Amino acid sequence: MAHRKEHIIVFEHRNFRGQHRHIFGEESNLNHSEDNTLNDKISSFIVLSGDWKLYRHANFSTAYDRTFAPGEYSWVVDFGVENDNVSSLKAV
Ligand SMILES: [Ca+2]
Ligand SMILES: [Ca+2]
Repeated sequence: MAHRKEHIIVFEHRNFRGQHRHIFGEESNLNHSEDNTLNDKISSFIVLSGDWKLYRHANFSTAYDRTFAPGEYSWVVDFGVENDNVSSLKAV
């Protein structure tokens, strides 16, 4: 498998609590039948590498305005993202 440098960790609750997932490059559907644990649940995230866009719906539909550079985002609402609403995301 080729190394993919873009890396984000998304969390169920604010302040990096609750369940989490590592995502590399992109996730087109957090509501996938194999793992829907964090669909419409993300409340905080950490961008480890890459610049990321977050979307309200699956398949990169209806983006949030902001692009997120590496850093810690402890409460999505502080960064213009609705709580418990992200359904897809990708590095841009
Ligand atoms: Ca949540
Ligand atoms: Ca959603």
